[in-house]
Amino acid sequence: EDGYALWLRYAPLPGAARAQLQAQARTVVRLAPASPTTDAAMAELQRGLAGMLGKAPATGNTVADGALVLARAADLPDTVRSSLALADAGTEGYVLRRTRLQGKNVFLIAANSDIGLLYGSFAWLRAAASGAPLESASAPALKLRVLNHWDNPDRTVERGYAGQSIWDWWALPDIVDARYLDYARANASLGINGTVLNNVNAKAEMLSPAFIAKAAALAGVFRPYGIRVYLSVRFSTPLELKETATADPLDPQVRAWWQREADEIYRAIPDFGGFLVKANSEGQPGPQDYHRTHVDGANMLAAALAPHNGAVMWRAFVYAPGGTKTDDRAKQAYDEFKPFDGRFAPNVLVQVKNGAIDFQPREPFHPLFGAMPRTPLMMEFQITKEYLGFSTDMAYLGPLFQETLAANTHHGSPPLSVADVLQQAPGKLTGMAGVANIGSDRNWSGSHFDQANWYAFGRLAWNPRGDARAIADEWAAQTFSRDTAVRGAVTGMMMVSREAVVNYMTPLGLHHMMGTGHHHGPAPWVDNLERPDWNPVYYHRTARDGIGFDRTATGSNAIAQYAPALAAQLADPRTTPEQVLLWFHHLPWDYRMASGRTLWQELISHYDRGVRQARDMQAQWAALAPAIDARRHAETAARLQRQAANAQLWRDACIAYFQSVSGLPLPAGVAPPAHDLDHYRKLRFPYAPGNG
Ligand code: BDP
Repeated sequence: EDGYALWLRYAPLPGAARAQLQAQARTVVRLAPASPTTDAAMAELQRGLAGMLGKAPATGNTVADGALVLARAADLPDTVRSSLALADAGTEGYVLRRTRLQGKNVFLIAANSDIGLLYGSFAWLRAAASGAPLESASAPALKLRVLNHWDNPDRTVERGYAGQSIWDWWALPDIVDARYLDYARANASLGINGTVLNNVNAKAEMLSPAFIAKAAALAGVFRPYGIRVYLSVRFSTPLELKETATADPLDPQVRAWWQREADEIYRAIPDFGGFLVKANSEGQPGPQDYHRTHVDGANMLAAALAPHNGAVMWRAFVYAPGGTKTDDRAKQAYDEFKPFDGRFAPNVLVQVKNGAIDFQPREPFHPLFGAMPRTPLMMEFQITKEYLGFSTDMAYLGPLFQETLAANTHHGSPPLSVADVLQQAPGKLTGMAGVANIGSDRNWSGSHFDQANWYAFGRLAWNPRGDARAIADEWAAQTFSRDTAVRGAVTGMMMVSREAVVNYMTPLGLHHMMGTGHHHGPAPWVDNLERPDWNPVYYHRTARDGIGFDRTATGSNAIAQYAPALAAQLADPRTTPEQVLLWFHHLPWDYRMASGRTLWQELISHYDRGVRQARDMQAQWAALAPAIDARRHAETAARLQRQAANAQLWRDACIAYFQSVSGLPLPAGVAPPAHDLDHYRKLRFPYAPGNG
């Protein structure tokens, strides 16, 4: 067990479960016509059953008692078809049902399309492997369920902590790594149906014929699995390739260039998904360089892609100097994008990060959700843990994703959750993106537990109302053990892990306190970077009188970007959830918290709790040694040990810093930091991974 198999291990089932499953799949029968996609479904069922039962059942096309049958609506007699409510399955969903067919008792995997059959096959195998009921029906709530790889053509990965890029760009298109197929299987098992191959900080060369050929080779591997390929594009590509004299989106030559480019891409990749664009953000070129707007830029690309049914995913992550100047970086995306509501072409989605700053351990949901009812908004989560301890610290992100998706925007009546906003986007397109944590490491994600974040993203992109705990349990059962006690213990650790990270890094709504550049480790003292809003001190505002960023009317008034009912709640610290208190308020150190403790005491108790939680996870994992295979157990134990040390470092450095500013004594019984502040300020982390 080295983790390569991911959650698709198909481990042998214990005796009773094996006999039960055997009875549901004596043979595997395909009534649907052969196609690359139904071939993939048949192969996966064979593989899964061989693993779980010890022997692959025979395949064929004769229906017999105990057969597991793959059939599209069109392959079924009316009576069976009408009993299945297949209309609800749509073009990608499935129905898994025991039924009688041709006078025999069978288990039916039914769908309206080949890809529905593949998704249904994976769902059936997941249920079998995790011990869930085999009968179910499901259809995805969102259309585009997409991974964003921040992979560079030189195989480095921006914010990647799992080795190099899995795309061996140099070897492609002639040499096609077998791993690409396993990547496709893993994604299809979750319903992920798109992949943006390259970094949002894109290189112009990505659109050269050589790279399009490489992308086409990958698209060929992914196609049977329902996965479309997308590319991140650099807005100034035609100018940089010296094919136009400008990149102005209203210039006819520029428009014609993009049109030709799109036509060329579609000749090589007929089902190409479209473009992802980071423009006028962090130094990337964009339409504002020509005094044009995000709408001008996005709609130009949309016009080039529209004849081919391609989409533009235009990112709202902006805080460029050229953009609207505000006193609070958290306000900038809203200020720039909200005025454009309803003006983007129908094949444009605006891709919005979950929070208004930048993938912090905890952020309130982004105020754009619900504020642009005439524009399709797409969620962008970060699966790779840039700000949550890389791939060394365990932090299961299911609760983070769920917290954002379930948040009440207070827009609409009845009020919409963020998930509702995604799902009810106007027009045809809806979607969710996750910044991938996949690399060339044998276990794909750098650590075994980081696989769960890829998994949770995929499951929630399919169903944004999914439950993080149930997803963790299902993952743990497939990845480690079906045993109730073992999966329960694993799930328990996972469900605490993200909150532990919040506690030891940035509790109570603090944010952006990490080291410069590499973003590893604590550095709340940093105050000398080029832009004020790159400095941690800009965000936590620690002072003699208190701590926190005043985003109420007396401060930046960022709360006014939320719906009035929510803004009213956030205006008062008493009605602001404590977990985001210091995101919205600057409060005195002696402010009384709900617990009765002062803010100073409460803050410190969170750091202490984080350290305890990290140590507890270590102990819980140690106790699981007899139940987990040796290699994965040891690899995880080493990481948990390092996490406990990292938690201690964050706790000690932050407390030393806060104390140096507040001048307050430590509450009774609290251990002083191991070193003085100077020690922490001098720590350096050269060659920390992920800087790209
Ligand atoms: C930040 C990352 C940076 C990305 C940027 C983005 O540090 O590497 O380029 O997000 O999302 O969090 O564009």
